[in-house]
Amino acid sequence: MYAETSATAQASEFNLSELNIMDNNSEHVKQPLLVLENTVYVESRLPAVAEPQIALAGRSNVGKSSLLNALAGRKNLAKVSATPGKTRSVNFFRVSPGNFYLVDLPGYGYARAARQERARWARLLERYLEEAKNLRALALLLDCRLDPQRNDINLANFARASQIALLPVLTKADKCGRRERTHRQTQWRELLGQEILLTSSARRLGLTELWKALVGLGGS
Ligand SMILES: Nc1nc2c(ncn2[C@@H]2O[C@H](COP(=O)(O)OP(=O)(O)OP(=O)(O)O)[C@@H](O)[C@H]2O)c(=O)[nH]1
Ligand SMILES: [Mg+2]
Repeated sequence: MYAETSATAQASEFNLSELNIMDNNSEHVKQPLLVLENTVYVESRLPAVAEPQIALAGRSNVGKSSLLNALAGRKNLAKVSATPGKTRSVNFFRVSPGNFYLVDLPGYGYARAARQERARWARLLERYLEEAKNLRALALLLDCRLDPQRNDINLANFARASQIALLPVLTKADKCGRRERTHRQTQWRELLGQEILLTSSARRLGLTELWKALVGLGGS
């Protein structure tokens, strides 16, 4: 009974638009609001969105949906699962202020999904990437525990060839020691020729820097 009362009190005090996030730099940044506006399962239903968009792409299980939740300061805004292949749709989250969209995409490279399912996700992902008007940037999420993978590099090359800004983001930094983090950042920096952000959704690391980069790329 006591627990229930205090949870209710906490919920009523919880006002997202007034939340400040504080990360490892101890720097306060006004928490933008994220609202899920559209979920699309088949490529023929992809909307023509006029506003700028930034897509979160990466291997299945790399932590795309978790990072979205961490950015929003919410636990269950985007669906997360320990089993790869959780996000099967393209999900449009409106960011305000800023008036742009963050788009959560299905992951790739999940070998154990049925071939037909994988083909369907790949079609959806490809069609989205090819046709999204106003795709300002591709946030390419990379697991800090893994060596560079062929399909990540392919996607980076696709973004470059399509003149879409690339925002490489290492995830799950809490799972890596300091040496591994530095090694991985150097490895990717040399491959892509640009700086790599380091984040952890679990520990809320690097979120201020990431928000700044996202707002810089997507905001008007
Ligand atoms: N330790 C740790 N675990 C994380 C972090 N981010 C995500 N995870 C875990 O990794 C698993 C996959 O996370 P998701 O966010 O669902 O990954 P996803 O990239 O959206 O996966 P798909 O939707 O399958 O493409 C979950 O068990 C998360 O709890 C992190 O920063 N640290
Ligand atoms: Mg997901």
